[in-house]
Formats: sequence, structure tokens, C-alpha cells
Amino acid sequence: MTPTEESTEFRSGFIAVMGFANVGKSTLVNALVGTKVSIVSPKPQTTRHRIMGVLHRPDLQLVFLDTPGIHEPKDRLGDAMMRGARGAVADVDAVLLLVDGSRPEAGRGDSRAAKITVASGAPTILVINKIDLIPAHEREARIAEYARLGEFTAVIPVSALNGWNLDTLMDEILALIPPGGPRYFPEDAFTDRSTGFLAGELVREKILLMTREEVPHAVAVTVREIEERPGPLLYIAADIVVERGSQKSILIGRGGSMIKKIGEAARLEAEDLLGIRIYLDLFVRVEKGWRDDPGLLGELGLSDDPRRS
Ligand SMILES: Nc1nc2c(ncn2[C@@H]2O[C@H](COP(=O)(O)OP(=O)(O)OP(=O)(O)O)[C@@H](O)[C@H]2O)c(=O)[nH]1
Ligand SMILES: [Mg+2]
Repeated sequence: MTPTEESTEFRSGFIAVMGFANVGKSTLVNALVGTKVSIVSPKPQTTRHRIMGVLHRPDLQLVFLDTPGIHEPKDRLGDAMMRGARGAVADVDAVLLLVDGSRPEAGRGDSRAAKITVASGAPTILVINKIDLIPAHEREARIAEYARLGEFTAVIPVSALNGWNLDTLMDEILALIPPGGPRYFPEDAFTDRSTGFLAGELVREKILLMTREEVPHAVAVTVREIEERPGPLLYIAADIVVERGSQKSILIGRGGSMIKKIGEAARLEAEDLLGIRIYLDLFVRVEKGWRDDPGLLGELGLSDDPRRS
């Protein structure tokens, strides 16, 4: 039997992770997969793409779909993000509807995410995240409050940040995965995304963490060149796209200090994740109104054309 051949004992499935912005979807996917496949930040709308994270076990392969947070789109970028999120729930074995339990009650974003999930018809587990932020005596009432969002296969409180109760969540997920199924990804693949994509996202994550106000949302990163060079060394040239000259100045910083800090933080984490030395060359360029520009959105893999995303 070849390693990719189906066996009756091997199981595989797809699980979409849905929810309002900032509830911890990417943190949860990274925790379940066991390595970082999707960037995380305290700012809403961190994730822009649908990103697969793959969990491997000898008898099992689970493909988690991280999705952009449900929000009210204000531009074509937002439209593409919402299409990505909505499309993720089609043809999956299960959906994890994630909510931020540290907020006293469900908001409109949670209800919208719940509606999309219910409409998909997929079995849904309500995951109440950030339970570490709720005093123990308030947890039961908070769980009951969120459970009113709909009918769920299970309601599981967790902390994606510190890993609390993720084993219980895994048991509930496994109960929804049918027997059989192919190995979709080779055993060394943790994501469907390229090394270049991950490197670009890490640059964006550091920008999200190191800048404020309108800058984080005005930034996109595109990898222009990626090449293995003797050393071995991975050479990566990436463009940081912003909307205005003032944002470019902020990102470059006095004497180039900011871009250096961003580049160094991204490079160190990328080296750690990829296990190879990296030379990261960053350029900042201004593209007015890129969030509504089909050309640049297409370059980012966030095409405005529904048939292409
Ligand atoms: N205290 C606490 N913080 C958490 C937990 N899970 C995630 N966070 C934090 O919540 C913030 C948002 O996390 P993300 O994983 O980026 O959230 P997301 O739902 O993917 O956000 P978008 O991609 O913007 O929709 C980050 O600051 C995380 O560290 C948790 O279990 N407990
Ligand atoms: Mg995210």
C-alpha cells in the first residue's frame, strides 16, 4: 500500500473556523495544527485570506480552514474577505463557530456568523473562546448566554491562547469526521499556502503589532521574489504597499529604524518556522486606493471577481 492510498482506518476531513473579527480563529487554528500557519494580532481583520492548516496524526488528517472575520465590508478588499469566509463553510464536515466569551453577550457579527453557519447545513460546534478572561463563577452563565445563538452539535468553552479544553474540543470534532477519506496533504505540509505567502504575512503581522490607527489596515504585502541561494539562504524581496506617503514615512521611520525593526522581527520568526536562514529585503510603495483596485487585489489573491476567489 502506498502512503497516499486510502485505508479503512485512516480518516480525514475539513473543518471551517468561522466567526466575528478578533475572536481568536487564527489562534485556535494554530493551536490545533500545532504550528503557526496564520498570523495573529489584537487588531480586527487580521486574516484576509482563507488559509488551510493541516493537523497530522498517524491515523488522521484534519484540514482546518481559517477565515477572515465576519464584518461589514467597506471596500472591495472587505467584499473579497467576506466571500472567502462565506465560501469556507460549503462542503465541510464540520464548522467551528467561534465567539469571544470575554464579551458579555453575542453581538451582530456573532449572529451573522451563526446565520451563515446554519445556512451551510454543516454540523456546527459553538466554541466559546477566551474563557481564561472570565472569572470561574461567571462561566456557566456566559456559556448559556452564547448558546442562545442557535442549535449546536456541542458547546465547548476553550482558551485557544493557553490550550485549555482543546482536547475536549478535538474529541467533539473527531465525532463528526466520517471514517475513511484520503490523505489530502503530504505529511510535512502544514498549510496550503506557499513559503512566500507565509513570509509576507509575517511582515504584515509585525506591522499590525508595531503600528497604530489607520496604518495597519492600509497595508498589504506582496512577495516579489523568493529564491534559494547558496548558504543555504532564502532570499525574499517583498513590497509593503500603503495608501499614502504619510503611511510610507511612518513605516520607514526615522533613518529607516521602523522598517528595520519590522524586517528583523519578521525574519527571525520566519527563520524559526521555516528552519532556514533568510535574507529579507523590504520595499515600501504607495498605491492610492489599493483596497478598491481589482489589479492589486488580484495580485494578493483577493480577486474582486467572484469566479476567481
Ligand atoms: N486572553 C485570550 N486572548 C486570546 C485567546 N485567543 C486569542 N486571543 C487574542 O485575541 C486576539 C485576536 O486573535 P486572532 O487569532 O488574531 O483572532 P481572529 O479571530 O483570527 O481575528 P481576525 O483574523 O481579525 O478575524 C489576539 O490578541 C490573540 O492573542 C484566548 O483564548 N484568550
Ligand atoms: Mg485571523
